[in-house]
Order: sequence, then C-alpha cells, then structure tokens
Amino acid sequence: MNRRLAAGAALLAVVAGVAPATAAHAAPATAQSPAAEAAQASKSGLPAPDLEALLQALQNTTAQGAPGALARIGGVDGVQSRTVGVRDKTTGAAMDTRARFRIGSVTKTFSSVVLLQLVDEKQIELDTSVNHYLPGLLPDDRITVRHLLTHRSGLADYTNAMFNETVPGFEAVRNKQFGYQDLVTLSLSEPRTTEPGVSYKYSNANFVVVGMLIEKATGRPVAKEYERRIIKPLKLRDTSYVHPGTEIKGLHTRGYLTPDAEGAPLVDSTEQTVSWAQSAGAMISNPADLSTFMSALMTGRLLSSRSLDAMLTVTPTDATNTRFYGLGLRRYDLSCGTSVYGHTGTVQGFYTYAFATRDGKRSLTAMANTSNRGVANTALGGTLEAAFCGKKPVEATARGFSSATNDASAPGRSAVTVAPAEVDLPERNAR
Ligand code: REY
Repeated sequence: MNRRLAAGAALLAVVAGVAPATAAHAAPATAQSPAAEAAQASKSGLPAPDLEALLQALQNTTAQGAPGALARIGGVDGVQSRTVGVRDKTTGAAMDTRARFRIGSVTKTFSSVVLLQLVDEKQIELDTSVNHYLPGLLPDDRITVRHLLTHRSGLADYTNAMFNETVPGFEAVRNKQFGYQDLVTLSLSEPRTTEPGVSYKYSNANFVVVGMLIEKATGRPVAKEYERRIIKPLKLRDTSYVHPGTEIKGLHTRGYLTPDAEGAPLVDSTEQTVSWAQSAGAMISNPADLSTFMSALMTGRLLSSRSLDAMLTVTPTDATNTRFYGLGLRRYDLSCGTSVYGHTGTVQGFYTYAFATRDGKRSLTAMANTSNRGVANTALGGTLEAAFCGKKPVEATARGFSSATNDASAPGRSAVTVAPAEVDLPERNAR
C-alpha cells in the first residue's frame, strides 16, 4: 500500500467513526456549560474559540511533517491566531499569518462569485447549456452552467493522470503555460464520469470551463474580473491572480511538496505557473483577505440574495452527511451543530481551509505549507472544530460520553471530528 492509500484508509476509518453530531449537545438545558455562557456573551453568538485545541491541531499538522502551519480566526469577536513551525526552511523564518500563499481551490469560490455576478447581470443563466455560450466546446448539450459549478458535469478531472506521479508530474508542468482549451481537451480525452447532473464528481475541468465562460461573457481575462469585481471592492491587498507568472510577490510562505517515496526530501514548489488549474486554483492570498472575502460573501456584499441562495444550496458529497457542495462552495457541518461555508485548497506545497459561518460573523483560515500528505491535511482540519465549536462541555464527559468525542485537548480530537479535504481521499474519483 503506498502512502496515499494508507493515508486514505486511515481517513475512511476516521469518517466511519464520526460521532453523531448530537452527542456534543446532549447536556440538558438546566446546567449551562461555560461554553454556552461564553456564547451568549460573544458578539457572534458562538462559543469562544478553543485556542488550546487550535494550537494542538497545528502541532498535530507539523508532527505529520508540515514545515509550518497557521490558523487565523476573524470576525466580530476580533482576531485570534496561532502559528507553528517555519514559512521558509532555508532561512528558518517563522510561519507568519500576514504572509501570502497559494490558496488552490479556494480560487473556485472566487470564480463562482464572478460567474454569479454575471448571472445577476443577466449575461449568463445557470440552467442554460454551456454550449450555448461556448458553441461546440463540450460533447454534450445537456451540460449546463450549474452542472459545472456543482461538479455534476461528468467532465473528467485531468489532474488525476497529470499528477499520478507527484514530483515528476509537478516538474513537467511547473513552468508550463496551458490554454484553457488544452485543459478541456485533456479532460475530454478521458471518459466522462457521470451523465450530466446525475452525480457529484469533483473535477478541476469544471472550473476551467467556468473561467472560459467568464472570459467569453466579459471579453476580458479572468484576472481583470477578479480584480474589478472582488479584489478592489473588498480592498484585498494581499490577493492576486498572476498566471502565468510564477512568483508569489511580497511577504510569503514557501511551499514544500512531499514526494511519493517515503523519506525522500521535500521539494520546494513555491514558484510555478499553476497553469494546470488557472480559474480552478491559481490564486494567491493571505488569511486576513480570505476572512474578509468569505465574510463579505456570506453577508451579501458580493451577490444578490438570489444568487447567494443558489450558491448555498448544497447536496452531500459523501455518505457521512456532514459534507456538502453548493456552487463553488463547501458546507461542513461540525460536531457542535454549527455549519460553516467555504472551500479547501491543495496546490503543490500548500493546504488551505477558508470557512465562515452563515452570518459571516466568524471566519477561519488555516494553512500548512505542505501537500501530498493527507494526514497533515486532516490534522489541519482540526482547526475548524476548535475555531467554531469552542471547548467541548465538561459535563458531557462527566455524563459518560466517550472522552474521544468530548475531550477538546485529546490529540485524536481532530481525527474524530474533522472533515478531511476531499482532494486527498485515496480514490480521487470519490471526491
Ligand atoms: C492536484 C494534485 C490537486 C496536488 C488539485 N488541486 O486538484 C485543486 C484543489 C486545485 O482541489 C498534489 N497531489 C499535491 C499529487 C498526488 O500530486 N499524486 O498534493 O500537491 O485544490
């Protein structure tokens, strides 16, 4: 079993063991837990973040081989952050919450917002055939714009083959510039995965076509549209789309890709075109900007309520019934009953989580400067519970619930409750 399969098997075991979401609230209403009292006092109405568990999740992430990791909680209760390890292995510079990094598929949420603004402007319709806008592009007129945004088009994810061998795959494309059409051709050279609309299959090809739709409808490159519709209005000074440029300018974190061979040295993957992903994954940002973006999205500053509702209309992505996908947006249901919306990202050298509550009053960005290391990504996901659920009620343990689900400081906590980023599941088709 290679590392990927081993990690995946562990994750599946974890998912199978997810505690019922009700266990954490089983304490009767008469005796209020400290967390519940704190929730009443906070402006967000949420319990105070469990900063010890947050730090523990980051330490678990570096214990799994990430050079560094960070978590930054933002919102109406103020900013709280924690970092561990380094952002640069050569200089030894410490991880820094201000530094920029590659956000991978969190880019999909930016692309969805631009597309949905075009829907608001009546330039594009969600339930119209993609081929209506891009004649002859796809082999099936039944594939609609909504199918792309929900990963229900059946367009194969060409990145599975591209990165079958992790480091050679990366080196082959790191300085390459693909046209959108090249990426669609790669996808169409593989069998389609589902009839249009029938089932969810995560695929970068969908958001490549979303980029094409944006460029067709506006007559401008996607970079300009991100800039004028999101980056400028929200004053996101650390957010950019520099494709096909390879650098992350300014203060940034270096990314370290894990080779498939056990024990092989990490590959510094910081500089690359990310041309293989473009509108599916090539943006650069930092935690404060991602927090601003996710909160602005949730509070209706970017979209009409109709389009936001469409974006938030989700279907399950797996059998746990805790993970869902809307339009370029994930929803995770946490063990305390709180739902959070956002996206995960994986590009070579970087894992990202960017999520906010439905009312935008609390947000979390977590990042580790590693990838191809699913166990580290799962550990990083432990920051979600710590940030949004706070400390687990002590009386729940006293009443006999298993310590694994209720002890906030237990190392296994993140493994029990976290929703792992689907990109790292062993069979990527299962995404
Ligand atoms: C591509 C492979 C991951 C990453 C991907 N990312 O689809 C999109 C996303 C933009 O959803 C690479 N894995 C790694 C391998 C596996 O090479 N052999 O982990 O860096 O964020």
